[in-house]
Amino acid sequence: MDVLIAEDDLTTQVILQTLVTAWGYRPVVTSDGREAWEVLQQPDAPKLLLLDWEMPGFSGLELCKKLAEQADENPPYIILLTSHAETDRIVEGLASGAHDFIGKPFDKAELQARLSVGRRMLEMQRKLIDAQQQLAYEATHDALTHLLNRRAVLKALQALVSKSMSEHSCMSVALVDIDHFKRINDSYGHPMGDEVLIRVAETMQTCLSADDSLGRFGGEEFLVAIDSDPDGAARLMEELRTKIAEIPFCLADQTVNVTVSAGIASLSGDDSLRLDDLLAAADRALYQAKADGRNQVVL
Ligand code: GH3
Ligand code: MG
Ligand code: MG
Ligand code: MG
Ligand code: MG
Repeated sequence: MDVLIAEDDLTTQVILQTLVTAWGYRPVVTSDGREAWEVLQQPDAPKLLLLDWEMPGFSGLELCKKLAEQADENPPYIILLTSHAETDRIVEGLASGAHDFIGKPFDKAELQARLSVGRRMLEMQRKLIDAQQQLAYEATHDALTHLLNRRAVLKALQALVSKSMSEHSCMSVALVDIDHFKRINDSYGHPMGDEVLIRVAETMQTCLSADDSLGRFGGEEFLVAIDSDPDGAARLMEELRTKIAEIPFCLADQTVNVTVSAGIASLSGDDSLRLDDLLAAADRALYQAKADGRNQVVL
C-alpha cells in the first residue's frame, strides 16, 4: 500500500521513509503541503496519509480541511504528525478531518500500529464500496444478458422522454421480440435458448449509439430508447433486424436461425404523451409486426 509522507523536516522525512519501507509500504514523499495536495489530485493517489502539521504550502490541518471538502466517496485515511500534542490541538485536527494523530518525537512501534489501523480501515472501506457497486450493478442489470433490466431501461426511457420534452426534440422507443422463441427452446433446449438471448443482446448492443439505451424488458423481449425521430429509429431497427436475421447463430455445433420483430413509437417533443401511452403504441406496432408475418419492423 502507498503511504504519502508530507514532512518538511528532512531528517524526520528520511526516518519516516526508511521505516514505512521496512514495514512493507511504498512511500510517496513530499516536503510541502501544496505538493502533497497535487499528488492527492492524481487518479491513483495514496490513500494512507502521514501529514506533518507544520509545513510550507498548506499545513497538515489545511490539507485535512481541503480533503474533507472534496467529499470523496473513497476518502484517504489521515494521520497527523504534530509536535504540539496538546488536547485542544488534537481535537482541532480530528474535527478538521484527520482520523488519527501521533506526537513528535514519535514511538516507532506506535506509528507502525497506527499505520496498520489505517490500512485496515482503508481495506474495509474498499470492500464496502465494492459491495455497494456490485449491489448497484445487480439492481440495474439483467443477470443473463448483462443488459439494463426492466426497471433501469424504463428509467432511461423516462429520462429520454423528459429530455425530448424540454428540448422539443424527437425520441423513439422500440419493443423488440424474438420470433418463435418458444420453438428455439423446444427444439434446442432451454440452455441454448439462453445462449440465443445473450447473442441477440450482444448483436443489438453493437448497433446502438451511446445516446440510445437497451434493456431486457422481459423474457425474450427487449426495449430500446432511441434518441432520434421515427425515420432514424426505423433505420436503426431495420439495421438491427437485418443483422440478427443474417448472422447464423452457431451454438454448440448447431446453426440456429433467429429473427426478431420490432414495434416503434415516437414522440415529437411537443406531444404530451405519457410513458404508458408511448409503450402501448410500441406494443401495438410490435403486435402488428407479428401479425404481418414476423421478421419485420413496424412504425
Ligand atoms: P412470438 O413470435 O409470437 O413472439 O412467439 P414466441 O414463441 O417467441 O413467444 P411466446 O410468448 O409464446 O414464448 C416466449 C418464450 O420465451 C416462452 C418462455 O419460456 C421463453 N423464455 C422467456 N424467458 C426465457 C429465458 O430467460 N430463457 C429461455 N431459454 N427462454 C425464455
Ligand atoms: Mg514541519
Ligand atoms: Mg408472444
Ligand atoms: Mg417472441
Ligand atoms: Mg414475447
